[in-house]
Amino acid sequence: MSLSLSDFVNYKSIVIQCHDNPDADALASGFALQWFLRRRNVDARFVYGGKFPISKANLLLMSEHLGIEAEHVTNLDKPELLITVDCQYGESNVTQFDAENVAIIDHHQVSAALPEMSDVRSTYGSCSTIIYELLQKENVDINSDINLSTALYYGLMTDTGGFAEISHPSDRDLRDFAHFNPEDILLFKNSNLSREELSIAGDALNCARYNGEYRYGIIEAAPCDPNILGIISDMFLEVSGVDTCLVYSVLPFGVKLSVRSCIKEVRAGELASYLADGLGGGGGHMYKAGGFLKKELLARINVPYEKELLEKYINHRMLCYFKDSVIIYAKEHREDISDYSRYVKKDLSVGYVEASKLAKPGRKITIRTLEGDVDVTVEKDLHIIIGVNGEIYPCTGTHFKRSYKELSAPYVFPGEYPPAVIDVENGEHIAILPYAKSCLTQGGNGIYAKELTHRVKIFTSWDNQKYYLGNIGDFLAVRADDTSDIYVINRDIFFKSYKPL
Ligand SMILES: [Mn+2]
Repeated sequence: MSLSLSDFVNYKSIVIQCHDNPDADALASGFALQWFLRRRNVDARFVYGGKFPISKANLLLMSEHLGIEAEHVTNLDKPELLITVDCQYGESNVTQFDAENVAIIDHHQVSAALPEMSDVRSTYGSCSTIIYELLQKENVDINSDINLSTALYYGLMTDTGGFAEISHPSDRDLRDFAHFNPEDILLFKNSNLSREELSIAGDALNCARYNGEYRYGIIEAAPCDPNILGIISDMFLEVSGVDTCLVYSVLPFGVKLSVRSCIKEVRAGELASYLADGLGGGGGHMYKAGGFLKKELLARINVPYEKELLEKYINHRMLCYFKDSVIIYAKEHREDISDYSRYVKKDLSVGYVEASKLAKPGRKITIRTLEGDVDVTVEKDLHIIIGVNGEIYPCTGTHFKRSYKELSAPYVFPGEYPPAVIDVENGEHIAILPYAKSCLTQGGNGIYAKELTHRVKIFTSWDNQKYYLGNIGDFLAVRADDTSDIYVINRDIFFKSYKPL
């Protein structure tokens, strides 16, 4: 399901609603949508329900400086269209108002059936990012109004722990391309915490729990602003004997998580997404990450929403994470392949771009993909391959000639986020796809592979700093012509790319 903002302009009465106890992302999203509709000469109210009007200092400043008019309401005349932003209609933190039609724009996990007009992208760090992309689709440049760009930037910033927990490339785009007002951001940022919240941090630090075997720690903090959790976890990680930590807080509508790690065996973003799997959403990068467990989804797996039982559940999940993963260091590892089967590559049509078309040799570029940013230096014969699921990998000219055959058919991109390149020196954003051509992968000696029945983390022989994760159902593969080369292949990509010999 998807939508366009211009779908809304034909309705006669429109109300935009964000969740109760709005945060900066909710305010920014509603504000931006209202801004767009006004530009199209459609008047829409922006409201929120719940017991309390906004009282946090940073949100009051944000509203005042950027001209955000969110009204706190207890009832509403039935509008022809109600659009909920940063939340889903019918959820427990969204006061329910009657409406003839409902639309939803949100970045949380889906918790119930969605109406026809919905755009929910659970892998995005903020709802502001979705609105930014929807505005782009309408050819609106957010930088044409500094209050708009500042609001969206601040919404993303606060929802991702000051960008530390960003994982989707679209979030990076908003972070990099919004020309915000730095004075406003500095002011909001430094009015973020109340004195009470500072005390919450102090109390929380007194109740740390430790696991000596796996060297991790867990802290529960009383309900507070999510930013407090990041401050606590940053400090917690500095404790000697703590390599990984989780700080969480049980809020009325879900459990907010903050994760940190300082060892290469645990990527914070991967741990956060493990903990939040199917329950909300989690992500980030190597050292810092965040997540959210929705109350509604915890109920669905029969975890009662009570402090002690949540504590037990979270302790258990954290322990499972460490116990369930086998770590393989390919450099020191010899895999017994006696129960493996042999596979060879199918003839597959993939895409490629000659890097020198994007920037001059010698220039540093960042390739922005769904899996993360990849930095490369452009060389004369460097090729960038776009794989079967839109994944990106660099390849030298020699290797390209040996393993791929150029095709004349036009290239069609299969993935969700079209890869782009950023010239590191001037910040220029270059779309890759206009330069992409098709090619065919060519045979090779194939691999030995086996389906995984447990989680593995592999430090491959070509990258011993960052592990590749294999989940149950993915495949562990060993190159037939070099059995020291062991790696994982995603289940979906495996079946698309290989056939039994
Ligand atoms: Mn949000």
